[in-house]
Amino acid sequence: MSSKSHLTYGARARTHPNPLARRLFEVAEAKQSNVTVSADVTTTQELLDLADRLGPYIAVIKTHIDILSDFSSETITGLQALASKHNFLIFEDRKFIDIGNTVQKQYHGGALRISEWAHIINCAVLPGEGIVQALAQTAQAPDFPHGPERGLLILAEMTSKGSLATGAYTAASVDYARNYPSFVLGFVSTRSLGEAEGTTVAPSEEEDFVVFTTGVNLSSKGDKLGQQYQTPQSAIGRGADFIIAGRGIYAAPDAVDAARQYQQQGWAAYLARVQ
Ligand code: 5BU
Repeated sequence: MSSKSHLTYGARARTHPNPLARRLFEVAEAKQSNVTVSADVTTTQELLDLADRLGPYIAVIKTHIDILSDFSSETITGLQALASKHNFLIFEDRKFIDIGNTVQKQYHGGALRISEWAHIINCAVLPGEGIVQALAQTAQAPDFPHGPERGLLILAEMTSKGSLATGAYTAASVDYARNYPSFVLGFVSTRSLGEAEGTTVAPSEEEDFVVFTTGVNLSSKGDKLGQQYQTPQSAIGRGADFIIAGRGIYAAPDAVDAARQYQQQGWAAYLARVQ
């Protein structure tokens, strides 16, 4: 468990060195929600409709913007308006994984203009530390206006069966995160990672990685394509600060009711952890 995960979101919001992490914790505290909904729908209308209906119960919306069949600037303006209306952050689960020169072009500009609208992005560190450096350089360029509102999660582990993101790979993810504290918020991982074995960079006193855990589902153990689920209680008990649920919410008979349930269970598990 990370050294800060026994603290309340409010306490972490007050002391975190990274402005976007502070904002994340403030949103969680204000809305009493640590739920990220993975809105894996395929049209703009479905995405905006979900964002508006679930907005009151979530802290973050996670998108796969490239699965929309009708992406346009209206997708973005709609999503941004709902993010303001309901006070949630936007996480584009693009999983960048290429040389620095290419990821900079995929992140900034291009067809999807991700840097303009996504508060949070993520990357895999298969290419090495340069991918983190390249994304940080773009997000923190002097002429980029959104710098303080942009952050990266390193994909340190995955929930799919047989994932190779383990051991030395996970330890390297922690090392790279420590080298870019003003840009890297933390990890997408199945547990808290501050003490991952094999890390070589020493933690700072202020270190407070934010942990997002995917593969959260209240009623299923997995799918037919290797996804493996855990419950909100289990994820938060292992160190998740934000639980990510997709089909468990948006494919439920009543998505709003499901979002409320994940919110309540996620919050109760968090309160149990900090008490
Ligand atoms: P589900 O419907 O709750 O299974 O959706 C999970 C979402 O989280 C989906 O968007 C995946 O792309 C994403 N995901 C994941 O499931 N496992 C991982 O290790 C990572 C992302 Br990283």
